[in-house]
Amino acid sequence: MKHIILTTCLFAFPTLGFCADFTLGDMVVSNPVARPTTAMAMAGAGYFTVENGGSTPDTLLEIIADFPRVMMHDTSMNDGVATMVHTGEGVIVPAGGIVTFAPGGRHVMFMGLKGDPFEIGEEIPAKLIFKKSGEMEIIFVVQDIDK
Ligand SMILES: [Cu+2]
Repeated sequence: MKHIILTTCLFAFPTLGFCADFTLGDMVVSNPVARPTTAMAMAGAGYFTVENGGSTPDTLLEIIADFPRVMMHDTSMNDGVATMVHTGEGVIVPAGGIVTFAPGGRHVMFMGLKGDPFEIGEEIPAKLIFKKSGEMEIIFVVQDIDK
């Protein structure tokens, strides 16, 4: 499975040659990135991939970072309009499965930036809380991910 993650990273970030992995037990988080924000933005978005190499499912319950509020959102389309929905009970990572947080889909919202925008190169420490595996410390790197 490892080479699939690497291939995904290289595909998504061909010019950077950079792909951070974080591991906790059976869980592997790849490529946590956040999108730069405008100066007045109140919220920023983050993305990553999590793979469960184990034989039992786990649930990503919440994400903690140094902001007034951090939420996991899904994007759903209603009559051609994208709306964000809070993933209430957490996100299940199936045994042997991969869950992707990516632009246009599931994402992390860092809320309450209050005039301190995300700038390219900035690092945002965060903790992923898994039901079974526990706490995993990761770092989101702010990158111009639209390229
Ligand atoms: Cu959102």
